[in-house]
Amino acid sequence: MQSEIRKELLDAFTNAGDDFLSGQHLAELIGCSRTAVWKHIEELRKEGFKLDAVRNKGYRILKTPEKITADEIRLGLTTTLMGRNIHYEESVESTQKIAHRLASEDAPEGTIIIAEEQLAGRGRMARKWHSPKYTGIWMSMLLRPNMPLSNAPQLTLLTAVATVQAIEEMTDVIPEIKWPNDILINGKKVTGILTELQAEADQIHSIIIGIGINVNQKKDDFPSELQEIATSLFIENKVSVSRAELIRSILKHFEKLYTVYLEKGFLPIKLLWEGYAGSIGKYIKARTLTTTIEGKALGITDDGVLKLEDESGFIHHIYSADIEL
Ligand code: BTX
Repeated sequence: MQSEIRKELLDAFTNAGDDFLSGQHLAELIGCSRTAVWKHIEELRKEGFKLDAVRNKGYRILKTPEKITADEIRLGLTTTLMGRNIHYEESVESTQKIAHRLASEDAPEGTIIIAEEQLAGRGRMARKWHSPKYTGIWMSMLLRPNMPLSNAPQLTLLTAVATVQAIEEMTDVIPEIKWPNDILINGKKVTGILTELQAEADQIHSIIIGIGINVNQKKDDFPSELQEIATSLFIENKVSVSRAELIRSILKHFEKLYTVYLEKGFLPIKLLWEGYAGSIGKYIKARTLTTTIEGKALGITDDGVLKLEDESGFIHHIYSADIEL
């Protein structure tokens, strides 16, 4: 019923072209109250529509939401592997979930899953990832590398480098990487990366890398608990960014680095990563599942493991943790 009203409302706007439609007229046309019309208008705004509302004239649509389509991503895509198979959805619980299903159904390496909105976007350790409609990039990439299971975290670092390179290509901001999986601008989180595996014994079946990027959100678009810790490219760069173009750029940079990685190993990626790392040389707190260690971040090992020197001079090797700067 609700969606029928929405359809009729959109049909009315389609037929009206650039003309205004009054709330009264819409209510009569659709057969509902003016309050109901107003509520639907608000819903459309939330979905990303820009509407003009003028007293005594009514409403008209100025701009439709900037949706991403698979074809828009394909146009201009220069990769041979990444993004050659695109799975696009309007609204999902989590693109990771779909990627896991596609991985079990033998989807090819390089498949990407993109959604306009995630209702249950996930971060690490069962945390939530806020993924509102039409404003960010919520993408999972499916890989099938032939390598030991223990190397999988290196792909998180590689993805962070590719994403920073893409952000630098498309904006004037200077992002930095916070080990292992955050990209920050001016100390606030703009991107999170989540690497998940399907494996048997030591054999990788597939690796699913989820990337969440806040692209065109304004400060108010974040829930209050995130406003002080999260940011978007729009907030930092003051101009909106084409999400499809940014996706293409990430895929391009990722494919280049992934090819180097498969041929030459982690070392060349490590050197690039160090150039973008914000936390190295600083005093940090690393919270692992079992303990918290404070000390100076010395850098990462040739395998991508964080080296942390505590007060006594002991160097801890941290495989997985949350970092506080
Ligand atoms: P994380 O565990 O490092 O970060 C999660 C934490 O980040 C949350 O607890 C919250 O404090 C904060 N946060 C939540 N949403 C946002 C946001 N939009 N911007 C900035 N900070 C936020 C990071 O996990 C890994 C995130 C991966 C997200 C991608 S999106 C595509 C794919 N599908 C999916 O469900 N997850 C991945």
